[in-house]
Amino acid sequence: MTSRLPALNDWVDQVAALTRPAAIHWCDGSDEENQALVARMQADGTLLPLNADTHPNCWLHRSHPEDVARVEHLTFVCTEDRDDAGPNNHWMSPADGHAQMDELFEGCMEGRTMYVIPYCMGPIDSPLSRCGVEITDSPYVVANMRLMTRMGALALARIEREGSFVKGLHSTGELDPKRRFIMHFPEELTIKSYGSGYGGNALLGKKCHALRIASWQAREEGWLAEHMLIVGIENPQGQTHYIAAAFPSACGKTNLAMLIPPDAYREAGWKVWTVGDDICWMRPGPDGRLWAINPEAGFFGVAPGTSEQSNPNALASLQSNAIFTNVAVTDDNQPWWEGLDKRTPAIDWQGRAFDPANGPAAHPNARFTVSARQTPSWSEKAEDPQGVPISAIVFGGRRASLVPLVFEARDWAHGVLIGASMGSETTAAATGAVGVMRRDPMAMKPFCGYNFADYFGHWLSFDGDEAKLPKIFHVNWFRKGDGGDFLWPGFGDNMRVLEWMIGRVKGEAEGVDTPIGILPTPEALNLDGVDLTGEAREKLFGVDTDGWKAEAASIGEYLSSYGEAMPDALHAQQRRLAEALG
Ligand code: TSX
Ligand code: MN
Repeated sequence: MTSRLPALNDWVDQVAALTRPAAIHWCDGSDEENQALVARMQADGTLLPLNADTHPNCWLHRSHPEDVARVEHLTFVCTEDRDDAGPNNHWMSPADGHAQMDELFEGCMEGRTMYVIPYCMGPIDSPLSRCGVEITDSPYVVANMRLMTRMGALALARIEREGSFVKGLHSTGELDPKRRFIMHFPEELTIKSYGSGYGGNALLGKKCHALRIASWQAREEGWLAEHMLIVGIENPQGQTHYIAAAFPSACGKTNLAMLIPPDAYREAGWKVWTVGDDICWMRPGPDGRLWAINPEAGFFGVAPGTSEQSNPNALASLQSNAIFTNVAVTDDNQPWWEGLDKRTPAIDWQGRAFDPANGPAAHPNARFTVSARQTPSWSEKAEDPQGVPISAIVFGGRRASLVPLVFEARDWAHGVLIGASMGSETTAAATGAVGVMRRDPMAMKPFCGYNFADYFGHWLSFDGDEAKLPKIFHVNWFRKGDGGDFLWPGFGDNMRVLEWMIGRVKGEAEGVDTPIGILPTPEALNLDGVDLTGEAREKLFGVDTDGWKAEAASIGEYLSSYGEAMPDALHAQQRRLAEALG
């Protein structure tokens, strides 16, 4: 098979000449194709069957033990002008990047099959969607791309119609960390990834395309490609408000996207609908509102910590047709991870008999891949070509001290400052020191394909007379008391905070002006059934002026670290904050 698009055929021919595969397979996305691939992976041990009675059509993949996570230090943005990549990216010139990568790709597919995967990010008929083609020598990548994107014949037809697509070239290579690079060429809409089979490095539709390349395209075309979940909140009157939210890792983004409201809310008729758990593309519509799609079709979620308590919807979606990567298994061959339940696993993520002396049974970054449609809270609107209108944008982080439960930005530019200055404390799940505050603007630090200073400028540019922009909020589910305990119950009870936000959007909920933004009084939030101590009320709903003065100064230094390119309007917002604090 070939394509009717000469530009695609030519590129596939060039790649084949460079990598010299034994065979070329164009993926059509059919069930028959998937069954043949799964059989092939089962035969060579890439996929191991899990318990077919408890988990029909579920599979276990064990990656190379040194290939278990994204590799930021090996991830590059290659632009002609170094300033376009910015201090937030590793940079290389496109000429050097191509030379380095093409040397690695030379002959790397000898004896292997090269798969050509046409895919569409977003509903197949949506004007907000964008297509790509990933060439890979990994059948595991094909199986995951089939769950995570709209992959196959329909995507190819759209690519042939439109004539343009993002080119992604991937090879698992030798899995040698010294010969591993993920390079982006946004000016050529091209990605080259070598030496890793792991999700974010190998499933090129996700972080590489839908965030790094798309953020660049979005800036050129006047839209936003963001690291945000999208969740719909339906009230008892049947109205649904959509909220987009950005959190750094280990803040429970997937859990929020699949939240189950407290009993009293459910009994009153509130419902929560999942549109997306990781990426949000949004664009101003003719009505001035921001309309959003989830470019993905599945969830590639962190397994450890997912349980009947933290996320029953995720667990329900993982009973069938899922791929598990680097989880442990029980003695009856069910997938298992830390935090799931009280059972003891039999085999750890590396295939060894479980021994606590070897560390956790599941790798802390163990993953599940599953079609989004299997989630009980899945929203039909995720297939709507128009997308969904966004009422509120939420930024958040893990902050044990200082930052209250929720506050609202006074206006768009203030909200952009809040997003630009957000940060989170590191957890044991990441490498390095635990409990250190790291700034991660809009949770895009590893994913923005261009200079953060230009990115903030792009965000600011959406404000205007015709715009009906969402309100912007900041939340912190992780505030601790002096005794070290969490002060807010979190999880389903976060619904109370979302209800206040929607009340603010509708002009119905009370808020008080403070130097950092608009806070709810404890009375403005529905706290029926939540027992908060005096300390909790003070810390969750109060502003520590001295602490915030120090924070404002630190934000000022952070903005200045980007130099001249940082928009004046953001400096002005920081000065306004500092002055309001006195
Ligand atoms: O996902 C979380 N959310 C968002 C849920 C919709 N987590 C887990 C984070 C790790 C990925 C949370 N952890 C949340 C939260 O809102 N809050 C906390 C902190 C916390 C942990 C435990 C309790 C309370 C708060 N309570 C008990 O264990 C009883
Ligand atoms: Mn993510």
